[in-house]
Amino acid sequence: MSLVIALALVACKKDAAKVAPTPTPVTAGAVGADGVRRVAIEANKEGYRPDRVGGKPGEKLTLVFTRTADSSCIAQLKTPDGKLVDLPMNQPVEVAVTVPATGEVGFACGMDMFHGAVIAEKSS
Ligand SMILES: [Cu+2]
Repeated sequence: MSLVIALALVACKKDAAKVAPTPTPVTAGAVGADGVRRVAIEANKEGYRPDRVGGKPGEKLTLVFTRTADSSCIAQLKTPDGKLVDLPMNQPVEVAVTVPATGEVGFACGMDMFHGAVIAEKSS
């Protein structure tokens, strides 16, 4: 039990150390034939890579999640609109999301341990 707590503390410290990483640029990924930008996100034992996706306010995006680690933690994804979806191993799962006008919308693992966000970037 104490080992579990110790591991949890280590995980928390690691998270606290990476202070709000810079979101991916609003040009990350590739725009498909439908005009929707697709951004690939890997879900592994360390969480989501990238875990902060920048977009233009109101922009529609398709997040393409691929789980690459055999971990029950990330086997489910809580999407920005609150749905729980399964992430089978090595099988891309598309999640549609609209970038908010301001601020960010989050996604998380099914246990709410790992988090990521889609972030509205001011156009420059
Ligand atoms: Cu989890």
